[in-house]
Amino acid sequence: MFYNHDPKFPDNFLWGGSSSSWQVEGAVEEDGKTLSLMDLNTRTKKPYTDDTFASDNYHHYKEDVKLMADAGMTSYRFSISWARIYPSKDCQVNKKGLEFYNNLINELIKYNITPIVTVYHYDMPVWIDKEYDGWYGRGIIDEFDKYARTLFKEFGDRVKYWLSINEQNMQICYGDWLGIDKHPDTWLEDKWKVNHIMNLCHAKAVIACHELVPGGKIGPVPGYVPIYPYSCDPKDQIAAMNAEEMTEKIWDDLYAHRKYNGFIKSYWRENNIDPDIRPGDMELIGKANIDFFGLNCYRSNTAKYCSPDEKEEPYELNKSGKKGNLKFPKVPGMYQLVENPYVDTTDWDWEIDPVAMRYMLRYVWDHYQLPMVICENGFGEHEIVSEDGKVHDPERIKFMRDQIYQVGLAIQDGCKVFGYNPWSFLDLLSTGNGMSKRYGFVFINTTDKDKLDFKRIPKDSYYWYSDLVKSNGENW
Ligand code: BGP
Repeated sequence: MFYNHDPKFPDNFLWGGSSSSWQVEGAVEEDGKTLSLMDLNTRTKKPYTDDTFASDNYHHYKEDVKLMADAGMTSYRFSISWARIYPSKDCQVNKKGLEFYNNLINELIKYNITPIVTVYHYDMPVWIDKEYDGWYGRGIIDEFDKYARTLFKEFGDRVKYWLSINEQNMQICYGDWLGIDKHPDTWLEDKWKVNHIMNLCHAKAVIACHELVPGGKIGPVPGYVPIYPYSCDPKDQIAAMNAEEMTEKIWDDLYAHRKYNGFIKSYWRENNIDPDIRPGDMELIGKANIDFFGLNCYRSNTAKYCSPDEKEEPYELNKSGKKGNLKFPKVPGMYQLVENPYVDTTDWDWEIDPVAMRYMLRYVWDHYQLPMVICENGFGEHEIVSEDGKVHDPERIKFMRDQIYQVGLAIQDGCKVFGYNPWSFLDLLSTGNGMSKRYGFVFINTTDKDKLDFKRIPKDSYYWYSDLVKSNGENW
């Protein structure tokens, strides 16, 4: 990449790292915590069964926060495990669960690291799933409200930045992958009902945060995959816009404008879909005024016209980590995704496209004029410790440098961005590849096959990032 500008970052820019509870903590059945669907899911997706450890951050949190502080980090984005706070149907709060997060938050504050906390990051408690049929039953709305209120009351004196639901759009678009399409045969219709219930939970969290956290700010965290038209054929441009609507924009419009947009209402009408919007629902959503957008971005996609006569084809993600195993979807009459000849890809066929970062920030700023914080962005890789005892990850450094440069350009373009929290600070469980797909600045010594000593080994990228952070983005 050719760097012809010198990007400047605002004072107090939050330089951090990111994680989620089930991917980093381990201790899945310790101190009162019960299982979440993701705990079960990682067990079935991973090649060995004893994966209750993840990065064992539950037992190493002090050491991990110290590493963050030594790197000069000023923020840390993590999520809270619902099943650790409310482990069962009797709904007594788990004091040990509160204690763990209180300790973690206090440790962060001790080093002036700003906590940014996600209320829900994919990890549906098994007991909620049994009781309410996961996100399908409206009973979850009051449970979610109760859980979110507990977090705001308990931690809101110290945590001022909150995120409601991680990547709601991805959970709906990849319902099978992320385990929320409990009834796959009817998912195409059900997903809009499920999505509506998630919108109501998001709204409950936003309203409760403003009520209970003095000076608290809260936003959603969509997963963003900017979509380019394959060519300047006008039909490809509309295909790209259709793909953007169906995977991102309808969610962002709802969060920012607090109503469903015309595109999705027309889609429901044309396809005879009833999202089960009940009296009072839109009033609730109407009150959920967000303060900012949290944004996750790893890659871009490219869309092309797809005739209504084509046969529908599903997205098949690359789950093997060997290039060439992804199949793009076809949505007849709407769009099809295709390979972009201008960008390289990772071993999982994810596009390596730093410009997507600038595109996303420009797009969201132009549409919504709300402050933005990057909550995920990173490079997944097969990695091992070298003979010199170090972990050399030049590809990650290159990836991050290019991405951060584009964040700087977007800021120069006038976008209001207040932080960068890449995925991830520590190596942690990938959604489908366990520890085989590593993202961290810090290596965790364990594998999918063997439980090792969980030693923390800062990678080359850790030292590079630390230098960048300490210079507020000057030494990039
Ligand atoms: C995001 C999720 C994260 C994380 C990341 C990387 O969409 O919010 O939880 O897993 O993607 O994905 P993967 O682990 O599949 O490589």
